[in-house]
Amino acid sequence: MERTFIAVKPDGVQRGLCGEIIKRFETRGFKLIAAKFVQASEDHMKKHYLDLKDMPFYAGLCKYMSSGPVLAMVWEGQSIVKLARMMLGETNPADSKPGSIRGDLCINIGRNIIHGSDTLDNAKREVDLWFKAEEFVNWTPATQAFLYE
Ligand code: IDP
Ligand code: MG
Repeated sequence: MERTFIAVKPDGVQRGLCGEIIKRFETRGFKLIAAKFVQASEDHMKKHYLDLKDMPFYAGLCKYMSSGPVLAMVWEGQSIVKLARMMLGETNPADSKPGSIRGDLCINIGRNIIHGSDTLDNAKREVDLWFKAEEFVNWTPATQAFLYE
């Protein structure tokens, strides 16, 4: 089983899309194992987006991401890193297909409502950055036996 880090960004929270986003991961069959509603510091966001530090939008992105609350979550499931990225759509909502979260729910690249780890290595790094070991819940969904062969 893989784990990935998903966050509803401040614009997604303000637009009341937390429930819709959780619903998509739940109904796909993924398992929520950690969640918290927090306002991150700008320093925290700079660490989170460190690989983008040379991009012109880095400073504005980190400032925006720390400007309001985010819903930070860790979801678990088979191949979840790749599948979650497919569920998100493209970075630019304008390139995202209908049916994807960004393709259905937002318009602008700087306000694309959701973050999802792009690789297994980044997922591990982001999960460790946002969550402590004691924040994970160990549980077995009643649906487990019907989701996996
Ligand atoms: P991702 O969120 O799809 O993984 P990244 O390339 O990792 O996309 O970029 C992180 C975030 O930075 C994007 O989700 C988006 O909010 C923002 N971003 C990326 N490219 C641009 C841009 O060209 N202009 C403004 N914001 C951008
Ligand atoms: Mg990314």
